[in-house]
Amino acid sequence: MDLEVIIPAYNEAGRLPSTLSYTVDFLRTQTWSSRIVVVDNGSADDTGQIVRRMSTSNSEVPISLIGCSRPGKGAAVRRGLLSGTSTYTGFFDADMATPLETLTAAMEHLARGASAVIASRHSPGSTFVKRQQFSRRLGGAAFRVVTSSMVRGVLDTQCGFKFFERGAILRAMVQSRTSGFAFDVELLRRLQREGGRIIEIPVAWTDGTNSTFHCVRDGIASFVALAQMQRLP
Ligand SMILES: Nc1nc2c(ncn2[C@@H]2O[C@H](COP(=O)(O)OP(=O)(O)O)[C@@H](O)[C@H]2O)c(=O)[nH]1
Ligand SMILES: [Mg+2]
Repeated sequence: MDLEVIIPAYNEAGRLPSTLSYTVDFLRTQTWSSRIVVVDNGSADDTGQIVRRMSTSNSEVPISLIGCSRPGKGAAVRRGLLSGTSTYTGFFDADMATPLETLTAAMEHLARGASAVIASRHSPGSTFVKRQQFSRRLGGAAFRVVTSSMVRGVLDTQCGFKFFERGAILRAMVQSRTSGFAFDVELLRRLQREGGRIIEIPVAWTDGTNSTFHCVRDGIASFVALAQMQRLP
């Protein structure tokens, strides 16, 4: 298998049917082989049933469902990334805020030797089809001030669309601890420290409705996670 796509999903019963069918239709037209792994941790809605109903092991693009006992997007993505064996792996959010076509360019960069290819909302050339609410943008700007010294040369650590060469991400992940929304910073920081090359692709980003991110609760937790990361080896 060339690529495993991880989709972390928490109460995503509403979006997953269209996200999965659109993704399967896209992936089956590519030259590389791929599969989709949805990681659910105890959604209160029908997320699990929907994925099980759509999962098939023998189609061109198999879909599978795994669970994760530790809560948080970071824990779910980590579980998904560690579960596979493909040459390349990565994840995107269930709301498809980043155009899926970005994956074609990402795979080209990875094939040419990049360790990580990440979508960016803050690189020259990026645009917004629909922006986040003001409070998220403000929090995001403050977050980027802190992360700019933590991950060198990367302008947007938080976009929910990242793909990796498996060896590089495994080396970064073995030591990673952040389980919440700030997990990307630790992954990228460790990957860079191991000598990995990160490429940012500017994208046209559309804010998804019904975000699972709670501005106060997850916002504070994300800044606390950054402070804890500063002390990590
Ligand atoms: N498995 C799992 N997925 C999560 C969790 N929290 C968020 N997600 C998923 O992470 C992705 C990004 O969340 P989203 O609500 O779009 O956040 P935003 O884009 O930052 O506003 C979505 O696919 C969510 O379903 C969690 O605790 N567990
Ligand atoms: Mg989103």
